[in-house]
Amino acid sequence: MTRVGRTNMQRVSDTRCMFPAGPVRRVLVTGSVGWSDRTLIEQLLDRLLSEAREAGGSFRLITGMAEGADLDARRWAGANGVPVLAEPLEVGAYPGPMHRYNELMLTWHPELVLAFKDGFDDDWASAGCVAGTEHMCRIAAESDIPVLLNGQVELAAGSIGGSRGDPVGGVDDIDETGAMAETKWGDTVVRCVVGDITRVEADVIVNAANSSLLGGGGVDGAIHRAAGPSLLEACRKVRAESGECATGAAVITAAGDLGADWVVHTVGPVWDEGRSAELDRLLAGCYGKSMGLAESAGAKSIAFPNISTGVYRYPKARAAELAVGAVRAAIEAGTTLAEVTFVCFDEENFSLCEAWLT
Ligand code: AR6
Repeated sequence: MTRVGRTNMQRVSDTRCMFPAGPVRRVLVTGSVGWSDRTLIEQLLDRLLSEAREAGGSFRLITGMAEGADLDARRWAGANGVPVLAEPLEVGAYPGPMHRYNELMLTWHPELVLAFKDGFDDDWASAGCVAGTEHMCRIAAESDIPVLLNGQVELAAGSIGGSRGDPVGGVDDIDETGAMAETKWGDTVVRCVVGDITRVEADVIVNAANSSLLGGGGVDGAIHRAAGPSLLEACRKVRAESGECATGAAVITAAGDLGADWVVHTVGPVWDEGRSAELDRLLAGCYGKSMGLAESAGAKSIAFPNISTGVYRYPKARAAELAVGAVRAAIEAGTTLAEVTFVCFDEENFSLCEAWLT
């Protein structure tokens, strides 16, 4: 699969590509390169550097690993007096590439990503670079950060865009139909809407996180972008105190710049048909535990995304039934929450959710 369904991604084989308008001040290099691509990366960096210097501004390189394209770019930076943001991690060092890549994107805010892969590198997948580079491209796509990538990087638009498929879904693509369905169980109003969870009014917003708690793409990326760096700081603190968040578990933090008071970060399961019964329990647990944390914090309202239905590939119909069932069970067991909202990013999830509410 070599589809690239987003205009901010451009394949490059030489330096005649379109660069972003205006000088780029922070460029992130990722991947693994053969000799010809190494030369191309250096040529691209030369050009970016000279444009930045002509404009009289600073130029910074962002890389995360002590290997591959990152290392080549670091050597180039050393030879050209360019400062490098982020210390390099040795391959296999903790935290692994995925966590590292989340952190690089969220901490250093690159204005351009160069994503390369050497087709002869058999060790590529084991080093986590394929997944890491794809992952960063996904975050870049959703943040509208331009990406230049070589022909070896295999990007399936579906995997970049999560459940939204091709083209890559970003916050701008939300279907703002204003659709809404509402019901009341006991004293609690339960509704589902189509929209962006970062713009919904609720005391608690639930994030479909990963166990690193250090951010990612999809709804996780949107929440971190809207909340600002203090959310990542709060997550780092939780990690330092209690370690990673297990699948099915949840933690609560302050909500940074979001309108909400708290964010609950919960980790949904990655779909695997062979373990469906176990995973169903974990997914239902995400909803129940998130409501428990919200209640203990004194919240009156909570908003959920459709956890696990994006990159984690849970069948949407199954996830909707579990989500609504888990919320109903928690309400029937007694809740102090007055409002529960399911915020669906697409019409399909909305109709599935709506069917279980009415
Ligand atoms: N508002 C509401 N829902 C959204 C938004 C938004 N702004 N953006 C996406 N969705 P996903 P997962 C929907 O992939 O499957 C992250 O990288 C999306 O359409 O965000 O639980 C984490 O760091 C889908 O229906 O979460 C993890 O690594 C739903 O949110 C991993 O993804 C969940 O899609 C978690 O995967």
